[in-house]
Amino acid sequence: MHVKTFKGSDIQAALAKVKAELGEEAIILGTKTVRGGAGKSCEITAAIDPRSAGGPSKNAPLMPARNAGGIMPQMDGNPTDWACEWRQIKDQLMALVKPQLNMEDLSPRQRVAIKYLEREEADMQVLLRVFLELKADPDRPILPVLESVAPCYGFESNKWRQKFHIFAGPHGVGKTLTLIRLALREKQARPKARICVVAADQGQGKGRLVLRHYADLSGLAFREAGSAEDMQELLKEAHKFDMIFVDLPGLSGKSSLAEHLADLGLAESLDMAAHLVLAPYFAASQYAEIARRYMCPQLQSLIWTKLDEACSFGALLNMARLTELPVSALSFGSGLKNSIAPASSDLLWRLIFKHTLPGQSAEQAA
Ligand SMILES: Nc1nc2c(ncn2[C@@H]2O[C@H](COP(=O)(O)OP(=O)(O)OP(=O)(O)O)[C@@H](O)[C@H]2O)c(=O)[nH]1
Ligand SMILES: [Mg+2]
Repeated sequence: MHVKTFKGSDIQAALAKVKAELGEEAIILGTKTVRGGAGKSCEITAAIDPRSAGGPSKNAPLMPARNAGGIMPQMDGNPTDWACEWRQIKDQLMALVKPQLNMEDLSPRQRVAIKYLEREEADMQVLLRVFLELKADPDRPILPVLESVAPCYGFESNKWRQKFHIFAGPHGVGKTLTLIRLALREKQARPKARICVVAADQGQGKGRLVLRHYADLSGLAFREAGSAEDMQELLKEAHKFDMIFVDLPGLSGKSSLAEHLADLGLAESLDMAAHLVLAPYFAASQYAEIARRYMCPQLQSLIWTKLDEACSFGALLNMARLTELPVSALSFGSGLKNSIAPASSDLLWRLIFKHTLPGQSAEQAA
């Protein structure tokens, strides 16, 4: 990013220089009134991403200077546009902050840990948070710091005591398979438990058939509830079950999980936890968009799938920081057996620092 300070007799004059040199897409990082022998003048510090410098949009407004709470984009227009712009500004500010992270302030062991996190594509906000906590105490070990960024709360019925468990997430990430494996684990651990699996995925014939198939084979009850009416029927008989696992479809269009749950008649007051199922290969902007659409009071954990197909794991930390939700399960294979584990800090850190999948020895990972 290219950053430069422009001076003018007043703010308009300084802004005109910014526009002339950096174009309409320049971002204003700060303004300052300077008093000198010649009277007052104005200084503006502005930045431009060199990738966008070639083709600035003539109609795009300049980002405004600080408001009372800090640097914020203009809030008129489409909220997604300004949310996206705000994200870009944060990224750019983070890029500015990065050179200030003086690694010499850390002990050698702490430095190595930060380098590892960088290699795993942990984002600047994760790195900054870890850096600041480590800097406060050179003897501080890394793991407790990381545990505070990405806590784990393994999916087991003695911890997750809600009756309803909703599995939500983008298309194709492994929601149905995750649900089946967790339901089967519960059944195995507590053969007497009355478990019901629910296909709330009206449009997807295949997922529904797979669910029904495993329910029949394993002594699980099976219901279909893709509409509010069907869900009402299910709620009426909920007392018959100890745990109810609901398989949601990927959300269509721009709808949100909160809207979808409300449309199905699954009120916030229900004894329910929703789990966001994710795979570690989306772009950062997609994760931000997913978080925006799926965050709601019912959402209580993150489940990571397809870890066996990933080559870096920073996304697990980035999403934990963004959503402030614990990780509840880790899935690492397309089969039914030995391919999912309740999340624990130990498993998570072996994954991130050693690329060891749950159930794998360090030698197998190498
Ligand atoms: N390699 C690997 N494949 C997985 C994992 N979890 C799921 N899959 C595969 O991903 C594919 C999609 O799984 P589903 O469970 O149908 O995914 P879904 O999110 O329910 O898909 P939709 O209902 O179509 O949105 C299947 O082929 C699964 O076998 C995993 O941890 N590792
Ligand atoms: Mg499915």
